[in-house]
Amino acid sequence: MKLYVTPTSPYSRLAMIAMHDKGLADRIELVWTRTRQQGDPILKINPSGRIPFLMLGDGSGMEDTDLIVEYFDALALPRKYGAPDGEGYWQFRMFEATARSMLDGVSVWAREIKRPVADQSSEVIEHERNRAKRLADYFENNIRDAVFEGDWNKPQLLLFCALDLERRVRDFDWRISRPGLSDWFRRLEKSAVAVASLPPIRI
Ligand SMILES: N[C@@H](CCC(=O)N[C@@H](CS)C(=O)NCC(=O)O)C(=O)O
Repeated sequence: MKLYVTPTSPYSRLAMIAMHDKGLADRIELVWTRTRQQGDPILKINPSGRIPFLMLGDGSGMEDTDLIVEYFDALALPRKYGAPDGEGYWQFRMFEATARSMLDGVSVWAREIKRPVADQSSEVIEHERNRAKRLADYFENNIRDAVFEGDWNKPQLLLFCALDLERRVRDFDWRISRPGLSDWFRRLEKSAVAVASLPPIRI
């Protein structure tokens, strides 16, 4: 199997964390690529041009981080990324959805500031900055929930990769006045799985 990733993509980082977390690193070859360029190599493999993309041994493959994470989960049993049954189900899914919303929003922000300065939209940047600020406050207030304790799960993967975008978006200074979130991030950041998933090229 081959996992197509870029060093800057938070979705790639998420797939790589899951790959290491599930002990699959020796079964998957990482292919570092670049998207949105002329003759984009990923287009030969994935018509949408998006990464991460997981190419299976039979030549077929899948995009979408959520699907790839679920596939990894099924490959190395027991599964661990599903929502818990019973009482905690909806709370878990709500955190998962909100963390994905944050990741998607900060990704838009990161993409916008990568464009030439003259082409950047201050409206888009401001909109995403405000969304990110509100969501960081929301998670600061909820980070002591049991969902964010213990081992990696989907809400944690998503939230970690959203916050990790601070490496690309310098103005995304979510640590200020958010001690709970800062401690939580620091704990995961130091974990063997997070360290192993850091892209080789510093952003
Ligand atoms: N919802 C997708 C988002 C993936 C995504 O947006 N990837 C970006 C890189 S961060 C990409 O491939 N961009 C290339 C393009 O838009 O052509 C997922 O969860 O995998």
